Amino acid sequence: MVNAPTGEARLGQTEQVQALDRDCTTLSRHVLQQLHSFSADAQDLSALMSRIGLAAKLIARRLSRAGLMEDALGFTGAVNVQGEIGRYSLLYDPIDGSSNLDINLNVGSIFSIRKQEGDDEDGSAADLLQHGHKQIAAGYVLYGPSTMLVYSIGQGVHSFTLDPSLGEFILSTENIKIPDNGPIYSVNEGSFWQWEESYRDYIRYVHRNQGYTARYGGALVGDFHRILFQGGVFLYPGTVKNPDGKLRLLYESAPLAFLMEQAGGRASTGIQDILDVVPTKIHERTPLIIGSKENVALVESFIKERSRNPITLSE
Ligand code: P6P
Repeated sequence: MVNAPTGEARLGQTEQVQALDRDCTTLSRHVLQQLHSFSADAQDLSALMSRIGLAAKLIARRLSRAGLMEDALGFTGAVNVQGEIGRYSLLYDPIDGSSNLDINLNVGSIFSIRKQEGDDEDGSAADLLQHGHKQIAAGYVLYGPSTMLVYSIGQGVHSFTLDPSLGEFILSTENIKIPDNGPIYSVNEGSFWQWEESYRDYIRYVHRNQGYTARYGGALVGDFHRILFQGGVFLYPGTVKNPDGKLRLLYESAPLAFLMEQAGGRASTGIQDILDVVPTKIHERTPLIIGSKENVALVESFIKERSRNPITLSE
């Protein structure tokens, strides 16, 4: 480190090269580095990730002008679809949390990539009705003050930040690891009256014990992103209205569960790991408890306790 006359510290030669190299790690380059291969499969996956990156750039550009464009608010777009590209099936939620757009708050896209199995002649995409361990890649895009793309192909979780001046996603954090425990619990407490008693027991616990803080943005990707980086737990329990919960397994919970396990966390329905769930239909919903290992285990402990002692204890 050289102390410049102005008193500003300057990077030495080695740090400059490393900084330059790091600044030039684009998404497609990183995917090929991760795959350690230029096989047809690797090229396909890299090309697919590049297309996801392009879609994210186009959405980010449109959202940046949402307040100025006709019908851009409450952005709907094609909702929760899946498409086949070559050998892969891409499942995605293009704009999750779209109601946040009307108040200029963050929204996100979520994607999951699976190997296409069979020829899907009847178009039922039946090969998608398999557990989440079948995913070969997953990620999300967070449209916030900056646009970030976070992905994994099973070798750690990595984040990229869109540099609008370059029109490229540039590597920002490699091998993200969630703390084993964190202070945040993220849930819509307005649904407290609709939950099973076990979730109410958990909320009463965090209300009565020091060290917890509530954060809920109403858009899954933003709430998930906060917990991935700061630790804690996000939960969307089953409710009277949606006994299986509101969130969709194949293109919301399973891709985020894939990422969370890659980052050293956990994702559960309360009864079983999200990645073990085998859906019976494409748009299946599940309850979701996702985040730091210890925080997820604490929520599950209240569910287990209630299953052993179902009587409603006096509050
Ligand atoms: P609630 C947005 O509509 C969404 O699908 C997720 O992004 C978000 O976590 C959840 O629903 C919010 O649901 O019932 O709390 O408004």
